[in-house]
Amino acid sequence: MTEPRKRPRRALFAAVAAAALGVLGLGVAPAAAQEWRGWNIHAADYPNGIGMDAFARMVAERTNNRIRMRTFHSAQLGQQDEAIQQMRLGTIDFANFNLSPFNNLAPSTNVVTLPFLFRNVAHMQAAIDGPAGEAIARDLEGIGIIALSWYDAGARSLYTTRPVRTPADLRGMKIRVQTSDLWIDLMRALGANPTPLPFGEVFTSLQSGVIDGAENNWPSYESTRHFEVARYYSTTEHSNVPEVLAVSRQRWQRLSEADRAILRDAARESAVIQRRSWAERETVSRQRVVAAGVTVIEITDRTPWSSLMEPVYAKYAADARLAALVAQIRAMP
Ligand code: BDP
Repeated sequence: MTEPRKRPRRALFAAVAAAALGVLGLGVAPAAAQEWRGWNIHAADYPNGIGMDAFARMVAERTNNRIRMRTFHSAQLGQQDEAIQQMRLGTIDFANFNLSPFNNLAPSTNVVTLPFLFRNVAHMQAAIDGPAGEAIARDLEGIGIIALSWYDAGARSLYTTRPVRTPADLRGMKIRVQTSDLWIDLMRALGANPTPLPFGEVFTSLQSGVIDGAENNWPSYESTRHFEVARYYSTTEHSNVPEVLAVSRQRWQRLSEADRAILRDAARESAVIQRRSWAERETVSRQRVVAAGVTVIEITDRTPWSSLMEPVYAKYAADARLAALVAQIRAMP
């Protein structure tokens, strides 16, 4: 008769002890842990995936696992434009995006996409970590996306199935661009025939001859194996558009100030990791494609290319606010 009475008492003791440990924060995860879903277009070992995974690790550690983030790499949650929509709706919680797909939605992103605007990587970083980043973060917040930090994406150059040395060589060639009006106008101004396509369709489109080329940085050209089907890379370095690490506003609004600070710090630290990894990967990717027999066409004089860009500036940097931002960026030391 003593047994049945003992059990409830033991259970009560265990419950009280567990509650006490919980209050003291001794390793008992609170029931209300959040599971966040993250979108990444690239493979897990790409610098951006490395940055995002580091972000998730830091947030988990610093929130004692209250916020657990899982990144779905390699566009498992859909192509870019769908992912942006999902993030605005709050069904994707965090992501890394290139800024060009926002060109038609957030006007200031056009500024950092503009051709031949930045003198080098340091100039781009100073702009995006400064005035350009502030303007873009405001515009993105307006469409439901909270920018936390900025990732590098190097310089974008043309790659094609036939050699391209001058804009005249490009005339009439079908070149894939991201879904952005600025990119369509830019490619038209160079004399090409712009073809907007999702990133994931570029390989097969090159292979089947639907397009004659595309444009991207060394790591994307290499990691997607586009170099196997477009064997000529011309170093036009026409745009240095950076990328954002962002959180859905829906999630953000439900976070405490303390958690927001944790996320902001972790995002900034993750950008340091991504940028370091980016610099290494650019060199490695270039070496890999050269070893695989790609012909690199060095464009040393970019004037014939940049001189065609006036109509793009006239259209996308005409508005007073954006023109002032362009002037501010140009004046940066
Ligand atoms: C890569 C960007 C990625 C873009 C892709 C593209 O990192 O976000 O989706 O270019 O051209 O460099 O679509």
